[in-house]
Amino acid sequence: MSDRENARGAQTPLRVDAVIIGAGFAGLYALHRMRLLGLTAIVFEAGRDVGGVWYWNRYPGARCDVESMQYSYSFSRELEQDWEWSERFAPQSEILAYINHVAERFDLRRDIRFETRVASAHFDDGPNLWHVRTDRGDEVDAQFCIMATGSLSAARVPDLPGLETFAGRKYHTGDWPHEGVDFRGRRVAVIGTGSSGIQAIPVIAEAAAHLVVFQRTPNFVIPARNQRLDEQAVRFWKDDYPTHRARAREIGTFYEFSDKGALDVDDAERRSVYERRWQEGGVNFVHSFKDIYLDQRSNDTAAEFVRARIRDMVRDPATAEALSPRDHPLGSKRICVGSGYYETFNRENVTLVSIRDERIEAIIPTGVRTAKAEYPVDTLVLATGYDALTGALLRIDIKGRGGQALRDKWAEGPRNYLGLMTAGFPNMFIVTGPGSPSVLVNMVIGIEQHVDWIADCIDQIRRSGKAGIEATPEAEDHWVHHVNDEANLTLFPKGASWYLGANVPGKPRVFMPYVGGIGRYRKKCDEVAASGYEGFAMFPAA
Ligand code: N01
Repeated sequence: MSDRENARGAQTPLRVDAVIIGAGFAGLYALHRMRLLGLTAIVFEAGRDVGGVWYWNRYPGARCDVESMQYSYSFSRELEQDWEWSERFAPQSEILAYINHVAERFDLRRDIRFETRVASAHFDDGPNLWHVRTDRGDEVDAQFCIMATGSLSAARVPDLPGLETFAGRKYHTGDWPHEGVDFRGRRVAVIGTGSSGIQAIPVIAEAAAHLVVFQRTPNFVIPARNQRLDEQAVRFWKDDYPTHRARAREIGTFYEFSDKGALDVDDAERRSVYERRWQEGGVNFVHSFKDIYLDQRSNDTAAEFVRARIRDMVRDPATAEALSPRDHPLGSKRICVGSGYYETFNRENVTLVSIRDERIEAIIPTGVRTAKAEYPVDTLVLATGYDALTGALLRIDIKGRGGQALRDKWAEGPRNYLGLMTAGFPNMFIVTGPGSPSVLVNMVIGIEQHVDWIADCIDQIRRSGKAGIEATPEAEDHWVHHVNDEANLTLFPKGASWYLGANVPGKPRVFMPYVGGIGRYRKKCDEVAASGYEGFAMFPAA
């Protein structure tokens, strides 16, 4: 009997060493590492194929804003030499092709069950096993459960009155049709101006008959200045990947970090620093000075520089002002990197509607009705983001020791130790979840660090003959405080962002990622492992 038949039809659940949930960057690498340890593993993936966010996010203009030479796995010397990126910032299709290549190269698909969503994962104290059930009837028992569910994978459709009555076509950027969408001749509305919206808007505007952009919060958008990758940049990385990767493990993404504060220099120097970085493009702009995330006055200088560029680029002063962020420090909501975003609002066929001034009252069959007007629309694009960091986990019915539900445990916000494990849920590991640097660093680096740590930990458990490991409540309390304290030293909590859960009505407002930096965080994780897993308890078989 095949694994599949066994998992789906047999009386006895399939028994594996590890269940991995999700087949994106994290799940694929976790599977590879489990195999290297000689463990049996099965991956469940809701999509029809590998890729995670890069499988679902096929909206026009989707690309990564970490440079392609850095946004890739580092675990295989041959892979990093063989793969060829074509652009400075890789488009979604190329990243997905890369992930497919990895799946084939390491023969990963044979242990992945596609189009299968995990419904529940319950820990059984008796045999110390996770019992996992899927929406297709699979039942699997596993010693370890690895949550590679993604930080930005639970797409969020807002509760807009009348949305279900809309007679045209509607799409969410995070769940885009594989066959693509033809916007030619269509009257389109985009709701949302985060990273996804600002990438999609210029591309949709070029095709659509008319585009209305509904903006709740204007964002800071830095030009990407994307281009073909030049040979010099490729050689820089490929000639010495090991050295550069080692550095990336300490700093995250390669940016040009400054040792000066924004107010340590005079106006002319500050302006020239901003101007140069603006011309170079990308997230590097936010690292112009060392205190942009720390000091409101310094941050104001960067924010004002961007607002001045918006005024330069957007011809209509009222539209320029409406596009100018004034309610949050630059970077406190995820900085956006775009191509031709502000210039798009100079087009005759594009209208900006600030829903702060003109509230959306209802979606009607023929379009969008605001407090001031009706906008006829036949295609609606929801670029409204995600229930970030906790959403994908909490959509699964997860129960730990004594039947405790994760949803109950995290009702006031996520609690865990090092972002890796939550007390009372033994042998359940979370990859790049809340409490870890996660979305604040190059995700691939964060994923490899977590998966390596988890694989080493599992190896230790098995070698020591123990049945498992769990975080202690004390260590968890301490870590939750530390994550909060670190965030409160920065300007991050001042933005009503998804980092804080502010985009989801009723979600607890807790700053979720760890802002202390990947290098410091890695050191802490390594020290904990070297000390025999201080703050964790290993337990024997029952
Ligand atoms: O989602 P978002 P996203 N009515 O939450 C608005 C990564 N990413 O998919 O700001 C009206 O940022 C909401 O308004 P507000 C990246 O980490 C990376 O764009 O909450 N509007 C906001 O404008 C990114 O940060 C890349 O006031 C509503 C927008 O919808 C993360 O994914 C590319 C609304 C949502 O923005 C998420 O980005 C794409 C409502 N009821 C994504 N509800 C790159 O690598 C929400 N909004 C470049």
